[in-house]
Amino acid sequence: MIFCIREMKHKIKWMVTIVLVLLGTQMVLSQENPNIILIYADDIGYGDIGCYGGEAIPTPNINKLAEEGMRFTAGYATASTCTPSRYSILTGQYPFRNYRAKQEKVLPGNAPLIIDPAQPTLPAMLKGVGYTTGLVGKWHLGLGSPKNPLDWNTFITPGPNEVGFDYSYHMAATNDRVPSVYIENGYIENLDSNDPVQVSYKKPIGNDPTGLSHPELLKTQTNIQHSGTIVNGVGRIGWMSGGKSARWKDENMGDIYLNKVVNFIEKNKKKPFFLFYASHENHVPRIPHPRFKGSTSLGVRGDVVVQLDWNVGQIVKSLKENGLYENTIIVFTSDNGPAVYDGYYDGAYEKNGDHQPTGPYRGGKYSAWEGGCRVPFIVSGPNNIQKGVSDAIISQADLLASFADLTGGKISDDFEIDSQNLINLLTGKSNKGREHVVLQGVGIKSIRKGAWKYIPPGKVRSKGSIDEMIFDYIGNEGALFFLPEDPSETNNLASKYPQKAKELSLLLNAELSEK
Ligand code: NG6
Ligand code: CA
Repeated sequence: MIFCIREMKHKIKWMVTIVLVLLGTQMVLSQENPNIILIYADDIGYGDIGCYGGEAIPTPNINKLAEEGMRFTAGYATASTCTPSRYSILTGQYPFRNYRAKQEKVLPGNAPLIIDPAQPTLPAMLKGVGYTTGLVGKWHLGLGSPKNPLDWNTFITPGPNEVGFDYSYHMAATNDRVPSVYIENGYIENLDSNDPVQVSYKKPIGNDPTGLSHPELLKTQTNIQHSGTIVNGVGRIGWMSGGKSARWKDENMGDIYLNKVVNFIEKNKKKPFFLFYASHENHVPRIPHPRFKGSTSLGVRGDVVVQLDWNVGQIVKSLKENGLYENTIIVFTSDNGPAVYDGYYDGAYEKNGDHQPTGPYRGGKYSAWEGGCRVPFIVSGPNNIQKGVSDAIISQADLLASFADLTGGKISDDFEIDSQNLINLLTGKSNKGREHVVLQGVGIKSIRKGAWKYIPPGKVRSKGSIDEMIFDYIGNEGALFFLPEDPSETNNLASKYPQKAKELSLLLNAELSEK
C-alpha cells in the first residue's frame, strides 16, 4: 500500500514535470516566433523606390527597412498583374495551377473566391502555430462561392476569414472597381439596411450617374472601362447601386488602412501575429490625401508613393512604441510592376519626365519582360534578419515554405506547392536562392534560370502609352537574354545559343504542364 502511494506520488511528480516542461516549451516557442508584417504594395516598380536607385520619389522609410535588413535585387512577383500574384503570395502555388488565376487576367469585383478553403495558405499555416492573423487593404481574390450569387447585404462568405485570416478589413477587389465599400469580417462597414448594395459587371444598375452619362462630374477623365458608376467623383469599373453611407472616400483610404493596421498591432501585441497589409498605393485612381499632394514632381503617381512610404514609417513607429520592432519581420514588396497610365488621365503620364518606374528593366505591369514581375523585395527584422543585399532569385511564392520552416508551421501535401524553403536566404544566412522561376505575363509566360531569361515566341506587352496597348513580338526561335550583361533584355541571344534557349523552353513547358 505504502509502496503504491509512493509510486503514485512519483508518477504524479513526473507527469507534472512533463506538463510543465511542455508548457514551458510552448511559451518559449510562442515568445520566440517573430511577428510578421507583409506589406504588399500595388503596382510599385523597382525604380520607384530610392534604395533601388529611384531618385524621383523620396522613400526614406522604405529605404530604412532595406538598410536594416536584406534587400533583394532579384525578387519576383509570380505574375505581372494583381490577382495571380496575390494568389501565389498567399498560397505558395504558381497562379497557372489555379483554374481562375491562370486566366492571367484580373478578377472583377463580384467574382467568387478563387482560393480553395482547404488549400494551404500563409495565414492558415501561421494560425496553425498560434499566430493571430489579419488582412488590411486590397483583397482581389474573389468573395463568395461560385454556386450562389453573392448578396452584399448579409454575411459575405467565403472570403479572407475562411482561408486563414482571423481578422479582415478590406476592399472587395481594387480601388477602381465596384463595390467601393470596405468589408470588415464579412460585413460591409456602415451599411444602411434600407439602402442595399447591388453590383453588376454586365450592365448599368441603379440611378447613380456614370462616367459615360456624366463625365462633367468626374474629378479625372478616364478611358471607357472606368466609366461605370461614379463614386466620390471617380469613375469606376463596373456598376453599383445603394450603400451610399458605406462608400469610401479615396482621399482618406491610406489613413483608414493605417489606423486598422496600428489597431491590429496594438490589440495583438501579446502573442505572435501575422498581418497582411495590402496597400492600394499606387494603383489607379491615385488620389493622395491633401497633405501629400505636390510632394513630388511626378504628380499624383509620385505623391501616393510618398503617402505609402509615410505609412510604412508610421507602422515602424507603432512597432517601436509597443516594444515589438526587434522581433517583427517586415517584408515589403509589390504585386506587379508599374504602369504610368492605367485608365485615368491623371497627369502621371505627362509629368513622368525621365523617371524610370521599372528601373533598368524592360516592360512593366502586364508584361513578361523583367519590368512586369521584378519588384522591390525587402525583408527586415533586427532579431531575425541580417543586413545585406542579395542578387539570388526569390519568388513571392517562397514566403509560405520559408516562414513555415521559421515558425515550425505545417503545410499539407495534398496540394501542389511551388513554394521553396529559402529561409536562410531571407534571413541573410545564405546566398542560395531558387534555380529558376516562371513569370506570368498577360498572354505569355517567361522563365528565368540562373543568369538566363527566356521568352517563348508570341506577343509581350510593352511599356504602356496613353490608351494604346503596345506589344513586342518574339519570333519563332524565342528570345534569350543574359541578364548580368543585358538587364534590359535588348540583345536576343537565342540564335547564338540555341541549346540554352531549348533548355529553358523545355523547362518552362515542364513547369506549365505539371499537374
Ligand atoms: C486593367 C485596368 C487598370 C487596372 C487593372 C487591374 C485599364 C487601361 N486598365 O484592366 O486600371 O484596374 O485592370 O490592376 O483600364 S491590378 O493591379 O489589380 O492587376
Ligand atoms: Ca497591382
